[in-house]
Amino acid sequence: MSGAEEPGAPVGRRLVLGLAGLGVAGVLGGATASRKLSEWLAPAELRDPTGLLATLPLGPAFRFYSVTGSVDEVSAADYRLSVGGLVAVPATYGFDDLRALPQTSFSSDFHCVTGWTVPGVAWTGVPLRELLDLARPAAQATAVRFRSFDGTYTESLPLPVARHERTVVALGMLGGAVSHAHGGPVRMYVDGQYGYKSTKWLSAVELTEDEVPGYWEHRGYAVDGTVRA
Ligand SMILES: Nc1nc2c(c(=O)[nH]1)N[C@H]1C(S)=C(S)[C@@H](COP(=O)(O)O)O[C@H]1N2
Ligand SMILES: [Mo]
Repeated sequence: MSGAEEPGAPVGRRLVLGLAGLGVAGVLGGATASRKLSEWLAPAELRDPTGLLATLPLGPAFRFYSVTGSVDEVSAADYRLSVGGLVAVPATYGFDDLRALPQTSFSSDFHCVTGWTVPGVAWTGVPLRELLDLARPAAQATAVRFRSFDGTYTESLPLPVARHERTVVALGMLGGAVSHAHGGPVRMYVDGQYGYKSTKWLSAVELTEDEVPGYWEHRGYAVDGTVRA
């Protein structure tokens, strides 16, 4: 993963901000200020405070985000997803197990809360509710918690959002496999919610009694990540 690193991010974490399809060093060479367009800035500052970002020829491009410096690549063959917590039937799925479940495909605009959007991103994967139905959540479960094999990132959704037909355990993206940089081989995609709710490098899904604030929510983001027009 290429990227400009933001040193000195809060609580000792570095944000790696990669710019898709660019010679990052060249484009950002003199634009140090644009590196400060980090996820943890207050919302008022997120709108390109320096104006530098708007001058970059990014177009509607993805930025590749990881709150950890690097993430070890996991092959589809070695991939495992555990489903557990407050469920009657905990389970572990390999990539092929997930592929054998009902799939959904759709395209939708991807919104990062920092202000960038990628229109019409194609997704394919297992609706999370298929896995939840198989797991049989306990009556007291009201939320789902997500973990990443980056070892750090967590997120959560209330059960109704988790059961939405466009909340998917994504096995495909942009017409191909989910790349490592985009959180493959398997990541979440939660349509209608800002990107931070969609955990990359998904490793576990856990039913919980209450919604547990995730990585970015401890750093100021709203627990409700609903995209506001
Ligand atoms: N594990 C993990 N998942 C993550 C993140 C991250 O840093 N680590 N960043 C989130 C944010 S803020 C966004 S906008 C999207 C970015 O997805 P992309 O890197 O595929 O563009 O992933 C989300 N999921
Ligand atoms: Mo984001």
